[in-house]
Amino acid sequence: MRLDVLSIFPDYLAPLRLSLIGKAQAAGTIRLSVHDLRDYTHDRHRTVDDTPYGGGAGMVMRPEPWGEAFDDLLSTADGDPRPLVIVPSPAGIRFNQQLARELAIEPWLVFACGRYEGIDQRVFDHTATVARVIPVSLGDYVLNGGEVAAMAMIEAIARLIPGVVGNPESLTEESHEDGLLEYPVYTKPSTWRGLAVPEILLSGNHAKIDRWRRDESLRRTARQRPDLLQELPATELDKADLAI
Ligand code: 6GU
Repeated sequence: MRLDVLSIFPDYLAPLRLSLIGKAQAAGTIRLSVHDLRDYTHDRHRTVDDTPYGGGAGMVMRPEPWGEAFDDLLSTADGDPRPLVIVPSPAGIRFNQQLARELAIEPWLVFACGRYEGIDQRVFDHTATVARVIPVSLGDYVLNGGEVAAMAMIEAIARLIPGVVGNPESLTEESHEDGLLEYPVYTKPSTWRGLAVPEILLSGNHAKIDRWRRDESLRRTARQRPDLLQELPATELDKADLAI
């Protein structure tokens, strides 16, 4: 997968060099480039923002550097399919595991990280004529800019690409993969500070362990995220689930 990030703070994305995502870049599974939006300015102060038309607080990102940056990126497409442009924004559609799975099969993602009060709307209107553009939000809270959100999304997406996470089974055993939260996990020692690991996990009875884990997932989801249980299609529940 090709990944490009546009930002006025390219250093914010530096942690993506670490750990599994860093290894995936070294292995060529993902090709990540971070671009400095200020490289597309032409004035001495490398200005990227200005006051909003209509008045109001804060500053808006000017369209020209974004336009040139997109022109430059798209000119490198040579035969590649068009990219999907993701604009991190609290005003976007909600990011979740389902969207991460859909994005993980795209050949080329571009993350356009805005700052201040946002990017001049015409950038998106224009870019939408040459690429698909979707605003995406991590949740109902406000970050200072799109960088941290882009990083979170890139990690969630990249780990779903085959070969990025060593043991593919660890992907299916996680929270949200089956629409439920993950069951609690334990390791050695079997007793720690007077607290014992649940007996059943030491029993070696895998059918019973699977049932116990499923029940714990259901209980945890009901307690912590009742909204997820509401969304779960009835076909995702088995007879024993309905008993708890
Ligand atoms: Cl994706 N971007 C910004 N700037 N703030 C956010 C967000 C994204 N998601 C939640 N808050």
